[in-house]
Amino acid sequence: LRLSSALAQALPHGELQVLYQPQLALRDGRIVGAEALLRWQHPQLGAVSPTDFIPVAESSGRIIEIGGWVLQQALAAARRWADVPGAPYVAVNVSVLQLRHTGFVQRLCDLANSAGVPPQRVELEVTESVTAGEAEQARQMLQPLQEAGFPIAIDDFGTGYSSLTYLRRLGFARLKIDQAFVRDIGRDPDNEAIIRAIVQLARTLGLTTVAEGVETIEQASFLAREGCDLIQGWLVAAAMREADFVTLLGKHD
Ligand code: G
Ligand code: G
Ligand code: MN
Ligand code: NA
Repeated sequence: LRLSSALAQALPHGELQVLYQPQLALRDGRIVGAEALLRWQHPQLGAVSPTDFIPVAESSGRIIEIGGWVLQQALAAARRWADVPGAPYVAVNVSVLQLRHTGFVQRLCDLANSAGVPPQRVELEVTESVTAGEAEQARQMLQPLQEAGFPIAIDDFGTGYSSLTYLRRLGFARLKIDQAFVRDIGRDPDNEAIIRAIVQLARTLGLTTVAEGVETIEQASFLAREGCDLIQGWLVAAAMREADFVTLLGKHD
């Protein structure tokens, strides 16, 4: 069974689902938003990880349709969250292929508009691959989205090859510290020095920071001490169905 042909049926067969993983502010312990994470449950293949099927969706071009569906789901969720305390934002992973696709900005604006969600509450997570080429190309991709009001986060920061000057020039709102760094807190002093430097750099450039993959109190304490703004990870909660996220918000208030 080829992944690409199975993936062609995933949307029509209702095999895709969007889960939401909370992000918590270290300052006051409040849940401020959630990252939308795509899941695929195939009848024969079982649960297929996005790290396996997103590259297939990208190489087959199907990412446009699937990514559009994820955005639609996430915007509908964010619309419902407008009525819960704190009105959390939704953060959505977008492929660079989506960003490059003609009419993406307009379609996203139309989607947000018809869902009744202000762009400020829809964060777009892009990976460092966006900054791989010419800075000018990346700027042309991101600027219209920023002008439309969508905050942009740089995902998995520190694992790729972003030049630090890009961070400043591209106007990111947020920087996500990759879980590879978080994992080694308390074990590797060099790694802690790297996190410290990333948080300082982000602050200097006016970006807020989110640490990913936070699993322990020790990791959270270290991150709080270093001035990291938000955490995401199993310590707070794993990715969950939207209804469970809404329940969690109610409990937290
Ligand atoms: O949730 P999990 O750790 O299995 O996700 C693995 C990877 O898949 C993450 O890097 C995440 O950014 C990516 N991913 C999850 N959902 C989406 C999505 O809707 N679109 C894209 N492009 N990537 C996603
Ligand atoms: O967008 P990104 O590729 O960074 O997605 C984060 C990935 O990490 C998701 O696949 C998610 O399921 C996973 N994840 C989320 N929280 C934790 C955690 O606390 N520990 C570990 N090991 N993985 C996590
Ligand atoms: Mn992400
Ligand atoms: Na990430």
